[in-house]
Amino acid sequence: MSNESLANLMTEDRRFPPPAEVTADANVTAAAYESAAADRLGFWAEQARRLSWATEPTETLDWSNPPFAKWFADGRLNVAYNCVDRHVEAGNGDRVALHFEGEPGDSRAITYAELQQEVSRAANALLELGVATGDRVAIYMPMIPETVIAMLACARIGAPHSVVFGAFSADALATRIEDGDARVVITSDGGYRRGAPSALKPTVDEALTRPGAANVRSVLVVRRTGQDIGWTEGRDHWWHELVAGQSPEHTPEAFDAEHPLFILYTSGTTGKPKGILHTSGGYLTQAAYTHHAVFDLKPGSDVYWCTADVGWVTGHSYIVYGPLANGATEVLYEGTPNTPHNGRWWEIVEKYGVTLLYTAPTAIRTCMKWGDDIPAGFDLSSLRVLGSVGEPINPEAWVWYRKHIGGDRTPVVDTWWQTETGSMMVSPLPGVTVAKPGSAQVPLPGISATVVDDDGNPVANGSGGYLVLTEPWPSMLRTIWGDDQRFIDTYWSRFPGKYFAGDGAKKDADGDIWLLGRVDDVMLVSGHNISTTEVESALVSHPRIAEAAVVGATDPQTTQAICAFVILRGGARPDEDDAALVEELRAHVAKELGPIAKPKRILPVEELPKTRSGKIMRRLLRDVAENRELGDVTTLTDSSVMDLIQSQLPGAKSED
Ligand code: 6R9
Repeated sequence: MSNESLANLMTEDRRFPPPAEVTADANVTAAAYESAAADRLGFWAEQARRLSWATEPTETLDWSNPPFAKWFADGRLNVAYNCVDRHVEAGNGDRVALHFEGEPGDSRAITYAELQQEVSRAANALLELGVATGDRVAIYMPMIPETVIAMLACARIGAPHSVVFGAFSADALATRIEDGDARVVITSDGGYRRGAPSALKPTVDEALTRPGAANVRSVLVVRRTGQDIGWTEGRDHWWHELVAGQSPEHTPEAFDAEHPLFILYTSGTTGKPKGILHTSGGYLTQAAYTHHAVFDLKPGSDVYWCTADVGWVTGHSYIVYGPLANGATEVLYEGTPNTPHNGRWWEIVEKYGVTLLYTAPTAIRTCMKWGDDIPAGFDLSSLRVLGSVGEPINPEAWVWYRKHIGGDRTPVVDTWWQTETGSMMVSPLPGVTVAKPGSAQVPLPGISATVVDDDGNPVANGSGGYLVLTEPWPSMLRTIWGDDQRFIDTYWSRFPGKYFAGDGAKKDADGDIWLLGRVDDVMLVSGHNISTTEVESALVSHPRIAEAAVVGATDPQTTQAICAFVILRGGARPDEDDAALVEELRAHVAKELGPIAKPKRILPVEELPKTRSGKIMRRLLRDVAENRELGDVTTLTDSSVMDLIQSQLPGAKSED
């Protein structure tokens, strides 16, 4: 479908040549693709040399028992040593690792030398609490330095962490504590969000009343907001007492490359959350390599900022492990982009001279909605590379990002990857790949990705199908925690021998990859497969639309009918009977994609239900469109959004 609209997006004037000022090193050149293609395992063995190994690996990949991979299996290393100590030993102890910016405006710079001391203290505190190698530690925290310190402290003593996003409910937290059988929880009294303290500890207290969480024996509590909290003597410990009193020295022990590093539960847009298991050597190798290559990182001079929350995988790989393994200087921001004003992000870019920015399309579209004059009021000239992650970026948002944030100087890298892949997989390289707005384009060096049809055969250029990964990669998930069979069934059974990503994708005439969203979200309309992403992208290309979410609602005539929820630019809401705008939008989609893709219903709303990683919960919108009772809303950023939508839509039931 819509090859015409695809072709429109790819005319020459929409392409941007690589800017001259990006100087690429040997790993960020066209030659890297060739050397990796000629000797994939040799390429990864070379990337593993970015790390400091206590025992150098001699074996790169053991794929004798697929889909259970072992990478660098005879190597031994300490992940925290790689992210912290070695930079101090190399003479960079005075370099800032974290520029923390609190939402209320407090700030704190932490050098690598200070980070080494803090991580060592926290590791000693966990040991005092009886945490042993292999024990799981749950982390339920706001975006503050202690969160990063806690994760690294766990890594340092070989205790896999399970970070649970700090807005999840007590039930969601309890389920994850139980599934991972965590023994210790690290939390804080609260954090600042939207201009006010928001409590966390009461949720932990409630979660720990659930029978499944009975094995938790200690709770370590950071004081961030100073709000009143409940206290269980003997179980609860203040961070500023227990951690601060420890020795700032701790000798890191080397663990096997395949030692578990963390469990992270998938964002939960579909079904029961899965505990994705990542291990040490391969994960850190690919996180470090991709962070270096895709951002063309210069560790001594760049200031990098990833706006993700540590509660999802982007925060793990591109706030904690990748950047710190590379010795980067980065910004860590606690709050929301509009507290206390809509220019807060750009104020931070200006304040720290951010050079590399990594964010999500949903955030970019929100900033577009607030108006071009907001970023124009700040000096953003330090920016050098812009990244995007989390969902397909519609070309309009891509072009806006490059123009209004990057000032038309900066390459935009659209990075496709998943919690399961651990690190970036498909992305342009800045200064190397000629950009196409809206396309993630090409597998990174060392990665084998393609698009296949229903039978698993690669599709020809110009056709669509399913995105698969055809060779193992170092940061791949090793299994689903406690459920090897589900790991096999979910990812390796649909196309035997290949990893099925669950995303639909298309190859254009040049063979570049365009992501089309989760295949569960593809709609079947009168025998045609139509991707929700494409209809959404067409809707937001209309000047009055800021955001759109599209679902297929069951329909007696056409199998599914396209139902669109839209947010108008400038926050305006038309009258309920603003039929003219709805008709104009339907015609617009028909023109962009063809009449078959014309939404049957278009419903203006004020908000859309999203997870904090910016993904729209289409499942819930389908419930609304089909007038069903709502499914699980616990992973939503703000579950009141659904009440708002339902109250706005008394006639949400499809009446045609
Ligand atoms: C990193 C992350 C993974 C799913 C993935 C896909 C979507 C992420 C994307 C993208 C198109 C991109 N996705 N990046 N789709 N272009 N650049 O988001 O991990 O939370 O596990 O989600 O996100 O659908 O399958 P995770």
